Amino acid sequence: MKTATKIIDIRSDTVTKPTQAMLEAMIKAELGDDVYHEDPTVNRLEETSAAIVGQEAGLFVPSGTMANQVAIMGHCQRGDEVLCGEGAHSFFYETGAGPAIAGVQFFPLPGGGLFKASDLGEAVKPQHFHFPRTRLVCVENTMNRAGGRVWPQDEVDRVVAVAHELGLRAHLDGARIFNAQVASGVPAKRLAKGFDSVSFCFSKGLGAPAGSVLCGPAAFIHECRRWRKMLGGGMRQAGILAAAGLYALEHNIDRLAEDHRLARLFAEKLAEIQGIDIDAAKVESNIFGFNLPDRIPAAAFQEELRKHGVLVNILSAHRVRGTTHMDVSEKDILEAVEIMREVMK
Ligand code: TLP
Repeated sequence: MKTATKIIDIRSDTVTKPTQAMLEAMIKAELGDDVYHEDPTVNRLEETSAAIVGQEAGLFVPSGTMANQVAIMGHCQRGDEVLCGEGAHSFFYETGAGPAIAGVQFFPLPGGGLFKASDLGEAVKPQHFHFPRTRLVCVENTMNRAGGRVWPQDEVDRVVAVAHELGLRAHLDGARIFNAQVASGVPAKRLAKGFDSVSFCFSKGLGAPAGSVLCGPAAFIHECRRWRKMLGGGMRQAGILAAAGLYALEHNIDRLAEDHRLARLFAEKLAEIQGIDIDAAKVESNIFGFNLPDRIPAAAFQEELRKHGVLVNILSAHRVRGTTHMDVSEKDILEAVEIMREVMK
């Protein structure tokens, strides 16, 4: 059986390595101590990021996880409740940090990650000592576990409006907000409109080695700076990383369209393979999930692919995830499809 000519890693768009040009931008970065708020490159990245999503201020953090958790800590008190979609990253993939560190409980709403504004009212708990105080709603766009789906903007607008009517704050986990922007043609600033805080990542499709940003009103971000310090996220001469973020914003947004084209192509080719269940028309950005028949556990499929040089992630017992990103080409995609075809035999 065929083995890939090089490792084709489609586990995540987090696996990319910085390009030479990005590394050069990092080397040249002007630095200072960011815990004193004195790193000029970090400051520039924070200001640029906040402007992009229409917020007053930004806070550079090491990871998307820390951005979400700092946001939750900034909005909530211990014992508060956070409403989110099923499988939301902040709830599903952050190692229980919400309850363990921020002290909140999550209440996932149905809908495969893209819930309805009309579900919020019912989910908010009555004001009585029996119940947690429902405080925050988190929207994730694009929605990772839903297969990189882009939220319908009118539903996002309704969620934000209803959240505010109910006295809740609204946080946007926009780890892949630029994928949503490129897929929908709606600018990030519009996607983020009305939210009380917005986070996005430089280390996903944008190709930076690390770093995310949390944006919001100046007073809120000032407070969040304390939470970041408490979590160990004060990184001193972090301008080295911020320079990669600035480079990514300037050079790597428009090219996401290519990742989306390849994800769709991948899905179309997979749909032709006997036993793989995927609706290519539903692949909107750079993430795709597909189902395997009962006879093939996802873990066995993953292991067999690994032996032949293709790395994928598992979503559940029979569901697998692939992603496209700047370090995989059309040739890699077509090779990976052929290996999957063989493995399915
Ligand atoms: N997602 C990772 C894994 O943790 C699942 C991936 O490979 O997709 N928000 C969203 C929507 C994310 O998808 C991720 C990362 C994060 C936040 C967290 O970012 P990091 O990994 O920087 O902490």
